Order: sequence, then C-alpha cells, then structure tokens
Amino acid sequence: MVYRGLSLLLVASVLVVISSQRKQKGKGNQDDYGPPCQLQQPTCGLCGRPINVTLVAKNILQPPFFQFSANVLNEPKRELLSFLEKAAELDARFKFTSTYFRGLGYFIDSINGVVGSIPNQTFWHFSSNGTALQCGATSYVPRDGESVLFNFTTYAEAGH
Ligand code: B12
Ligand SMILES: *[C@@H]1O[C@H](CO)[C@@H](O)[C@H](O)[C@H]1NC(C)=O
Ligand SMILES: *[C@@H]1O[C@H](CO)[C@@H](O)[C@H](O)[C@H]1NC(C)=O
Ligand SMILES: *[C@@H]1O[C@H](CO)[C@@H](O)[C@H](O)[C@H]1NC(C)=O
Ligand SMILES: *[C@@H]1O[C@H](CO)[C@@H](O)[C@H](O)[C@H]1NC(C)=O
Repeated sequence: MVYRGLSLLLVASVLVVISSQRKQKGKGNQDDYGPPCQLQQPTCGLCGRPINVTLVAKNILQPPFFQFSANVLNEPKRELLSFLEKAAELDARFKFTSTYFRGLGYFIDSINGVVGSIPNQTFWHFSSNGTALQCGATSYVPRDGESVLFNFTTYAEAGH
C-alpha cells in the first residue's frame, strides 16, 4: 500500500517537472503569441518587452469629423486592445465602446462617440502601414514602432 502510494507520488512529481518545463519554454518566447488571431492571452497582467505604438483615429465620413493620434510608449507588448486602453487614458477622445463575441474577442463599436451602423454600412476599420488587419483588437499584437489606423469607413470602401 505504502509502496503504491510512493510510486504514484513519483509519477505525479515527474508530471509536475514536465509541465513546469513547458511553462519555461513558453516564457522564453514572450514576443510570440502563436498563430494569427490566437485569442488565448498570457495569464500575466504585463507581458512582453516594452514597445512603442502609435494609434490614429480618423473620421472623415460623417460629422463630427476628427483625426487624432496617441503615442503609447514603453508599454509591454500584448494585444491591440490593451494599447487602445492606454490611448484612452492618454487622450479622452480615444474613449471607445465594444461588444464581446465568443471566439473572436471584442468588436470596437465606437470611438470618440462615433458608432458604426448596420443600416449605414459603417464601421471602424483597422489597418497598419496601409494593410487591413486580419485580426481583431483582442488578438492582434502590434510590433514596436507600428502605427495602427482606426478609420471610420464604409463596408464598400473597406472591400466588404
Ligand atoms: C461580415 C463581417 C464583418 C462585418 C460585420 C458587420 C455586419 N453587419 O455584417 C464588418 C465589415 C463590420 C467586419 C469588420 C471587421 N472584421 Co469581420 N467579418 C465578417 C465575416 C465575413 C462574417 C461575420 C458574420 O456575419 N458571421 C455570421 C453571424 C450570424 O455570426 P455573428 O457572430 O453574429 O457575426 C458577427 C461577428 O462576426 C461580428 N464581427 C465581424 N467581424 C468581426 C471581427 C472581430 C474581431 C469581432 C470581435 C467581431 C466581428 O459581426 C458579425 C455580425 O454582427 C467574418 C468571416 C466569417 N466567415 O466569420 C469576418 C471576420 C469575423 N472579421 C474579421 C476581422 C479581422 C474584422 C476587422 C478587424 C477587419 C479590420 N481590418 O478592420 C473588422 C472589425 C473592426 C472592429 N471595429 O472591431 C476576422 C476576425 C479574425 C479574428 N479572429 O480576429 C474574420 C474572421 C475574417 C477573417 N479575417 O478571416 N466584419
Ligand atoms: C520608446 O520611446 C521612448 C521615448 O521616446 C524611448 O526612450 C524608447 O527607447 C523607445 N522604445 C523602443 C523599444 O524603441
Ligand atoms: C447614418 O448616416 C447619417 C448621415 O451621415 C448620420 O447622420 C446618422 O447619424 C447615421 N446613423 C447612425 C445610426 O449612425
Ligand atoms: C510598409 O509597406 C510598404 C509597402 O507596402 C513595405 O515596403 C514596407 O516594408 C512596409 N513596412 C513595414 C514596417 O511593414
Ligand atoms: C478612410 O475612410 C475614408 C472614408 O470612407 C476613405 O475615404 C479613406 O480612403 C479611408 N482610408 C484612409 C487610409 O484614410
């Protein structure tokens, strides 16, 4: 009985060692969030090395028109949503609203009070360096020095 208990303990401790090695492996790779649009975020509050990202909000479609930007400096590299939150702290105009979708994360409904609308076929479109993002705010992880444009546009303009 005691022998059996000991061997179970041995098996359990081997498993613990294996799983902690896996965690270590993940830790050494903090800049890599795996395949595109991976929803699962690291469990830590602050992740990755500090990076600088510029966020630009632009609305030339319907009043009130505006364009402004925020330089989010020295923030740990993680999902875009986190940078948008920091931008909202730096500049009140970056206030935004969002809706959570299972498996996709947050859809950004409005920025600075301007709301996308199904009847008007409008939405906040995300792009970087002239290329549309293929992931949403909860899964896109920006790079250091990147400038992300949030452009209020129509489905047609964005090619939907
Ligand atoms: C239609 C569509 C849109 C429409 C939705 C509005 C509408 N009236 O239909 C519009 C044009 C607004 C849109 C926008 C975007 N989309 Co879109 N969209 C789709 C598409 C083609 C179909 C969704 C659908 O109708 N499903 C069927 C309905 C019954 O299910 P549903 O859960 O109610 O669908 C809703 C959600 O999908 C939501 N939605 C649509 N897109 C996105 C994106 C994100 C990140 C979230 C959280 C929710 C969301 O709107 C749908 C209607 O309410 C899917 C591809 C697909 N086949 O799923 C991509 C898709 C969901 N979109 C995608 C992306 C990347 C975007 C954008 C980030 C693109 C961009 N560069 O700006 C933006 C969102 C920006 C923001 N403001 O947050 C990706 C998401 C990838 C990911 N895992 O993050 C998909 C999977 C396409 C792809 N690249 O493969 N989208
Ligand atoms: C971000 O910007 C700050 C201030 O300009 C600078 O000191 C820092 O080195 C930059 N970080 C990176 C990773 O470039
Ligand atoms: C639709 O577009 C019109 C004209 O730009 C605007 O006045 C109205 O507020 C928009 N509707 C919604 C629900 O956003
Ligand atoms: C930006 O886009 C241009 C042209 O599409 C490309 O040559 C350049 O390498 C891109 N820069 C970055 C930082 O992605
Ligand atoms: C932004 O949206 C406006 C309005 O739909 C559009 O004219 C413009 O081409 C879009 N793109 C950029 C990069 O401003």
